[in-house]
Amino acid sequence: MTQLLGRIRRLGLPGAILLAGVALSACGKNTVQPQNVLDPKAPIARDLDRLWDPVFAIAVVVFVIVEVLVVMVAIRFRRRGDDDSPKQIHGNTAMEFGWTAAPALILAVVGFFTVINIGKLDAYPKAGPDVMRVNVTGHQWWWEFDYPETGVVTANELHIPVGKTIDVRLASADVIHSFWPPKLAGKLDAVPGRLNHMQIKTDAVDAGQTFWGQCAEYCGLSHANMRLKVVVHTPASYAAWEENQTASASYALPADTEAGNGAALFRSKGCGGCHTINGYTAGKVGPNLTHFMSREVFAGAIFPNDVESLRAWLRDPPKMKPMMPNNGLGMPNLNLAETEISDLIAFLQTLK
Ligand code: HEC
Ligand SMILES: [Cu+2]
Repeated sequence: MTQLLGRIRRLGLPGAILLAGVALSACGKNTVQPQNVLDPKAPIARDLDRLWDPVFAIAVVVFVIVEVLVVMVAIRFRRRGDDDSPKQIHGNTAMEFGWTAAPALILAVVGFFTVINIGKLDAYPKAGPDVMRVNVTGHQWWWEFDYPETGVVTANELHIPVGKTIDVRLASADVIHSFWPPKLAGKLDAVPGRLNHMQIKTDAVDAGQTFWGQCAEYCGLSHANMRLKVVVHTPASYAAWEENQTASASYALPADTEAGNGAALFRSKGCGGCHTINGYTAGKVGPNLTHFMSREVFAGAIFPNDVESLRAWLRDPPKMKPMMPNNGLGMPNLNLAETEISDLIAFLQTLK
């Protein structure tokens, strides 16, 4: 009796973990899973998904066969008494041949379709009139998007037009990151000293939609806070976005206003040493703020771009998002007074 109870108790913890896993995995619905890799919304993501489905099916079959055999063997050949030991054999040519040939065959089939798929992905154009190039740079812990054809530089929000193939030229400013917008395309590492390419292509139905992505290679303290947004435009709305991004502004703001004070503080407090505002400052460490108000999110796409979040950010950035400013990573706390914060926000709000 006590033996039986002990057995049940031993099963308790693994059983509970298994149950919790099954229960929790059912929590999310497709519509509320912005990064569900099984819900592809663009041609390249669909190509990948079409490969994933049959490979997963094969894996399920292999899993079931292996588990059934393991359980069967454990029951059938369990120890029955003190002097019970299994029959000793040495080698079985037929079985050894079988368990070598079968996996080799399965892997060859999977490999065949993988190679076909790689060829398909490689066939997306990398240059030409229908291709738009974007330099994507991973920073600890935010993304920089630089459009070499227009000179636009922005952060965390990638804006693209439908119809064009986007040639993402992926680099890193520090450590290895991984660029991953799962509903649109695959995942590719951003490696220091290397330029990697990947393509993004969207369908007409994607226009007007926003897709989420995430750095997918552990890159230090705020890796989890290194998200990104891809905003897909119709050609017309993309042209409007581009026109706004390329417009230059005047920073000669009246000195006796909040915004005017903020513009002066932006320089005197050292913000301009880290942030570029075209025609005003030329910092290289943090995101380009020239058209900051055109972005809906900031700091690795984790905060909404509103006054409340900006105020909290400027009060104490490392409290909002874990960063290591003492090691030169991220934005330091500049110990600003509340009135200085108000002035700086008023200035930032002119950066449309
Ligand atoms: C030592 C360099 C440094 C200084 C000085 C600095 N920043 Fe930053 N700032 C950064 C970095 C790095 C980030 C990106 C943090 C992240 O998302 O991980 C950032 C992010 C921001 C963002 C969010 C931008 C976005 O699109 O994500 C704003 C706004 C901002 N800083 C404003 C300011 C203002 C205003 C000042 C001056 C009071 C200032 N910064 C001073 C380095 C700096
Ligand atoms: Cu990361």
